[in-house]
Amino acid sequence: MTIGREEAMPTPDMLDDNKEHSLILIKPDGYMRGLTGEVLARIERKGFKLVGLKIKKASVALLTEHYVEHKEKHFFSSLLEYMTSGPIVSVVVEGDRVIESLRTLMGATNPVLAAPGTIRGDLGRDWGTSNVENIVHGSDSPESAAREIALWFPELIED
Ligand code: IDP
Ligand code: MG
Repeated sequence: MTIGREEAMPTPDMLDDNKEHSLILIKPDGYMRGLTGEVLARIERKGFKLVGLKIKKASVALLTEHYVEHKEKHFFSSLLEYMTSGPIVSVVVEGDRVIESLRTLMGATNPVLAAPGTIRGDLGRDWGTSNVENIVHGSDSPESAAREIALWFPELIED
């Protein structure tokens, strides 16, 4: 698929406030299984633009902030263990209704239940662990996206 000239322009140093953004993470299972290219390709083929991209092992402090809504859940410590088990690819994606579109593209949280055709449905499964290993994270609302992008890509946000 080809994208328009405007979309193919170099990425800006700062995110454009007038455009919608989502924070995507390729989680350690996705990275270690070599699925980074597959996931990014699906996002690009859908028509969205990647405007931020890095690979790093995330700290417990960053992940605790990222998953603050789940801090009291029974699975929180195993979630941290899963998310620190290897590098994470963090990505900022831009485009109209990108947040909702990428949630649809990702599929349901549990890869056993996620529909075929989705990232989690096509590429994920139960590996017999207590974690729900589901390859990707995607922001679930504009508020979450703004909060998460500020955590993972503070350099792209204007003070
Ligand atoms: P989401 O990633 O689809 O938004 P959330 O409910 O926000 O799903 O949960 C965050 C992450 O926590 C999930 O992606 C999954 O990795 C993990 N998780 C969610 N529910 C469970 C559970 O019941 N047991 C273990 N891990 C879970
Ligand atoms: Mg969530």
